[in-house]
Amino acid sequence: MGSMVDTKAVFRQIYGDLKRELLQDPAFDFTPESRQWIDTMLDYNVPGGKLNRGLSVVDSFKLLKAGRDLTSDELFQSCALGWCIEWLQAYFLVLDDIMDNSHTRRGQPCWFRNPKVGLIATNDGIILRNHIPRILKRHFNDKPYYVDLLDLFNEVEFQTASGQLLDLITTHEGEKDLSKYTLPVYRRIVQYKTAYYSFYLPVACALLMSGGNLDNFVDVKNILVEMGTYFQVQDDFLDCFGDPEFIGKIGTDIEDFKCSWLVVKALERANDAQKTLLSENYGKTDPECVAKVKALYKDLSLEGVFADYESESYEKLIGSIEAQPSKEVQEVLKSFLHKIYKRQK
Ligand code: GPP
Ligand code: MG
Ligand code: MG
Ligand code: MG
Repeated sequence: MGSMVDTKAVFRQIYGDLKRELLQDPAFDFTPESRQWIDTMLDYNVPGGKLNRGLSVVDSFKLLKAGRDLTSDELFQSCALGWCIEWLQAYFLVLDDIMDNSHTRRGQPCWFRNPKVGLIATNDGIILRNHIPRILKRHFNDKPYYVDLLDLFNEVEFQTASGQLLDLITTHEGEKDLSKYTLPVYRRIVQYKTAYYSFYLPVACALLMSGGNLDNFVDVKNILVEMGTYFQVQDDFLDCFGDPEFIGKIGTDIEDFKCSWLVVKALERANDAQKTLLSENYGKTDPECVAKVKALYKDLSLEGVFADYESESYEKLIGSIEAQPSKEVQEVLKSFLHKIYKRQK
């Protein structure tokens, strides 16, 4: 059956509905130019990704309903919540690309790289962020879980910005010191900058829609944070070893002196000479330095180390998922895991 395809088609269609509402928002007296700007900015930044996070709200909600059909309102609402997460992601990425000095995203120049955009992108980020409570107010303000939803988005945004802070200050220019790049430091950064908004948030949205109290799902949260950590390790691996054509972005982690999983693993395995090579070449924009770091990663067989990490994480996650008392919750977690296991982009 084409139910996956159908969900995605319905989901995409609802993007158009939400955009139309935002472009008619009575709280702002749009000029034709400002309306056109937002229209273009949304199309450029919101719908062009894999949509995994957004679709996971719908898929999770369906699984929590345990086979009972969704009403058309429930389908619309779960899609609208999914899009709120895609809006959040768009907001983060527009700003992250400025902070990371990136070039491409989703197969096109980063938004701020467009000559007509530049630092207007920072304000676009703020607008993207402000669209979320507007969508929530329009479609959820009569729901018993409305306050919980607002609180959830606020908490997760705070966690993500705090993780981004760690990512940025750990990388500080001028005091390049690789000795601080350890696995616990790494795990802390990625738990906050990626795992909460990418993994916990979609499932938490679905739980709230099904009438759940999030305080009762601490184990589920911990599993999702672990899954999000695994996802960011993949992101770091693909930054160096992925095909830019396929992943839609050109890696900048080596140039940016990032506390990437790869450099943490390289430091764990390097001898003194290799450590010196790393500290002389990591964090430089010179392509020759970048090439030397990549060659060292190959010498240290990091591709194999990653493959082992990937299967170990998978086994561990499946183990914790199967220890969950609820079959429906198990299905939600497994379906999320299977979307990302061995992903190439
Ligand atoms: C991913 O890091 C983390 C984010 C996109 C969160 C950004 C948070 C903000 C508050 C702006 P990354 O830089 O590795 O992602 P990518 O590889 O996609 O650039
Ligand atoms: Mg970043
Ligand atoms: Mg980035
Ligand atoms: Mg990355």
